[in-house]
Amino acid sequence: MYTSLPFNFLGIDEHSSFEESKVVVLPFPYDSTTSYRAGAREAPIAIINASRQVELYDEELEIEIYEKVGIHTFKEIMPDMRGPEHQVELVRKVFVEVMGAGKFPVMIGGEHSLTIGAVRAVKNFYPDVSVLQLDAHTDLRKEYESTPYSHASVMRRIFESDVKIAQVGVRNSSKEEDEFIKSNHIFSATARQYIYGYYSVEDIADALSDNVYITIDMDVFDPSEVPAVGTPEPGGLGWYHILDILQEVTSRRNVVGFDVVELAPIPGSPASDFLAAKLIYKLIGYCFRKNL
Ligand SMILES: [Mn+2]
Repeated sequence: MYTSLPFNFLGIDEHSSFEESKVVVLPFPYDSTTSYRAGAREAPIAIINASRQVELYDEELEIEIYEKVGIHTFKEIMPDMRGPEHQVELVRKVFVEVMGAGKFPVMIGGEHSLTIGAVRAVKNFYPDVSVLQLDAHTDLRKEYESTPYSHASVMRRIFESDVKIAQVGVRNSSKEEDEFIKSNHIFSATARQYIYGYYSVEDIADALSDNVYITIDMDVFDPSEVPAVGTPEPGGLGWYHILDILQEVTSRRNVVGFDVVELAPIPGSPASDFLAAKLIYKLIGYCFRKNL
């Protein structure tokens, strides 16, 4: 008999129905405002495909987390082509639906502007929510290429909605953004400051409120580890740098959802896709290990 793994996150045919799952994976193949190397729309399929090769047992947590929490994967959510503000609203609605059903949302982008809609929804459920942003860029431009809903403005929109933000991994910021960070006293750790120990993982967790939403722009990683991004920036964090942050934040704060965005797959080069898939499964494990 010939069978194949189901095409869902992790390729699981058990503990993957909507009803029995605490976690819902939301694939958004969208990259309309991307400015450099396009392709983030290809990321959800590439990450889900790679996830089917991820080992279900986590050797660090010593558990098969999926069978404890259940992980359901939505079909790809097709973009709203009327424009970026409609797309943001679509994301918000999907998040409200999923969180309203008591589920934990995990969004796979797609470009970073999607996060605006996600945080708008999360703030309804958790008014004190803060956002941990792992990113090479500050994404604090007032607007970019004539839209306020650009990937380059995502954190500015979020900050304006009265949400505290903390960013780590920065190594490219405009003058305008740098001034905005200083005048608003935003916690913004450059990649170098974190790697060289100027900021610790404790400092990062301290900068956040009790309920936290995490957004991971894949360009936070060193491009030698993750070359498949729209805007590769030299330097950057490694796999263990990121895991240390996530471990600390999830153990001290209540993480209520997260996203992984801006992967732009390179055909024939699966390492970045696989890292993203493993990162998602690892972070699900970190978020839920306390409550098992
Ligand atoms: Mn970004």
